[in-house]
Amino acid sequence: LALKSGLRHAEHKGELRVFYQPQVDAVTEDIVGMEALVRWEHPELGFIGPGFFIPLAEETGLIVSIGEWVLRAACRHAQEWERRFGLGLRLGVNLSAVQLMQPNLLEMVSAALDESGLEANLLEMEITESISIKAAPNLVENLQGLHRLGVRIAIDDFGTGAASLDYLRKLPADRIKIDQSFVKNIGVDPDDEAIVRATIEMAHRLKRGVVAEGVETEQHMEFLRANHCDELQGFLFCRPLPQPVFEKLLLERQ
Ligand code: G
Ligand code: G
Ligand code: MN
Ligand code: NA
Repeated sequence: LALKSGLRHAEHKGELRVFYQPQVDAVTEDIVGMEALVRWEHPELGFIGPGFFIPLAEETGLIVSIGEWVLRAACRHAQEWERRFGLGLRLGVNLSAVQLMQPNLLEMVSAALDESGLEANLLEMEITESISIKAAPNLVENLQGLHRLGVRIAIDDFGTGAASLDYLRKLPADRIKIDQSFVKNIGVDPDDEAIVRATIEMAHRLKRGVVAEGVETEQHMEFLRANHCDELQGFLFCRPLPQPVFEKLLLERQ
C-alpha cells in the first residue's frame, strides 16, 4: 500500500530513471540502438525494477503517465545523442497494453517526437505479445497510426504469447524480438535452438528484422550469428546502464 502511494508520487518527485541497454549488429558488434528501461529510485529501498512496479502501475492506471514520462525522457536523450554523435541509433521504448488502448496514443507520441526533435524513424515502440488483439479495440488502428507517423514497431517477447503468428499476420510490425527464454537454451535444448532458427527464418521471409534478447554467452552469439539474426541484446555486451554511463560508452566508442 505504501508502495502504491509512493509510486503515485515517484514521477513528480523525480525518482524515475531511464536506463539504456545497447543493441548491437550481430556481425560487426557495433552499437546500432538501445532499449529504454525504466527504474524507480526509491528514497529508502534503492532501485526498484520495472518487473515489480510496472504491474502495479498498470493495475492503478499510473502506467499512462509513467509511460509518457519515459517516452519523453528517452526521446530527449536519444535526440541529444543524435545531435552530439550522429550515429543514427534507434531508440526502443516499451509500450504497455494499457497505453496501446489509449485513444490519444498517437497525439502523445507525436508530441514526444515534436518536443524532442527526434526523427520518427529512429523511434521503435516495443509491444508485448501478451496483449490480445481481440481484447484491445484500438490496438491495430493505433499501431497503423504509429506507422504512418514513421515510428517503427517491434513485437517484444516473441514466442511466449499465445498469438505469435496471428500477431505477425495482423499487426504492422517491422521487427520481432526473440524472447530471452529461448536464447538462454541455446546450447542446452535442441528444441529451443530449432525454434530460434525457425523464428529468424520466418521473420526474414516476412521481411521483418530480428533481435535476440538475453544474449549472455559467446555460444549464444555464435549460434545467432550463424543463423543470420540481425541484432543482439544482452549481458554479453552490456547491462542496462544509467543515462550518463551510456553516454560515456558512446563517447568512448567514437
Ligand atoms: O529492465 P528489466 O529487465 O527489469 O525489465 C523488466 C520488464 O519491464 C521487461 O518486460 C520490460 O519490458 C518492462 N519495462 C521496462 N521499462 C518499461 C517501460 O518503460 N514501460 C513498460 N510498459 N514496460 C517496461
Ligand atoms: O520484456 P523486455 O524485453 O522489455 O525485457 C528486457 C529485460 O531483460 C530488461 O529488464 C533487462 O534488464 C533484461 N535483460 C537484458 N539482457 C539480459 C540478459 O542478457 N540476461 C537476462 N537474464 N536478462 C536480460
Ligand atoms: Mn522490451
Ligand atoms: Na522481451
